[in-house]
Amino acid sequence: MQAETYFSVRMRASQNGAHEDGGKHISGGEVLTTYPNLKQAINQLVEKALTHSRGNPDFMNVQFEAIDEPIQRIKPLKPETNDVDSVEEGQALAVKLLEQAGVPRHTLNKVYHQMTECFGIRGAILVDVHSGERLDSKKGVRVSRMDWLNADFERWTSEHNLPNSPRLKEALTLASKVCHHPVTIAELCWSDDPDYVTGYVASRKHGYQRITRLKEYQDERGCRIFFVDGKANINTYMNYLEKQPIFVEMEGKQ
Ligand code: WAQ
Ligand code: MG
Repeated sequence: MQAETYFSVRMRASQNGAHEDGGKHISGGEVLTTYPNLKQAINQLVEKALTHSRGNPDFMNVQFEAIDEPIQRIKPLKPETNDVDSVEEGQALAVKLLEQAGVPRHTLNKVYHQMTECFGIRGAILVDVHSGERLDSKKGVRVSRMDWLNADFERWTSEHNLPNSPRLKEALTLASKVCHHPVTIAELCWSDDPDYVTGYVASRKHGYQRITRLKEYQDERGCRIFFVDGKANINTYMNYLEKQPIFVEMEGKQ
């Protein structure tokens, strides 16, 4: 039997012009879908951008393409929620978890000193754990070609007592894909949406560690950093992040 063709759909929206012309990033999204579901998938991405808490976009790019490569199936990271009372407590926990995952303290000091590099871009920045140097181009790297089928995700959320929210699905799908690659040591993330303050530290070692407060409400400065082993081949790694099609599913490979 021939496998069904899947399509990768990507969306990015900005305000005051396109991203490449200095516009403010509003929203982005990436899904995998079949031809009969393409229209619905595109509509959902458009809806997401048109009703965004970061503002109304005046530029949007929606793109889809058929995927030729086989889709890899991987398991979601194990989730845990850490309740904290303040941003300070949340950030201190994030640093502790990153250190435990293998990011040296000197690298964390350097990164936190230059945190502004994370703000306002539509992708993630890549940091070498050994040197603390940034390895990507200035616009960051956007992870793509990944998804999690709704029915499987819903089953997973009810098993773990977590909200069945598209945001959680997107974050876990991305973190599971990123951490599946051995070059990733850990990921640090919080949203750039002013109304969402929960973030996470993810790693193969400790799974998906949610932290309920990593920034103040109304703050539009988000963060996404992949801490990587800079001794590895970074081009191959970037190619995996951008091009390897992946479905997260409960029965996937560890
Ligand atoms: N690839 C690389 N970077 C991305 C991607 C992607 N596909 N999607 C988002 N980013 C970067 C980009 O710089 C955004 O500005 C930043 O991450 C934040 O994205 O309750 O909502 O979609 O467990 O605003 C995490 C906690 C929520 C969820 C994260 O991020 C939970 C979130 P947002
Ligand atoms: Mg956002």
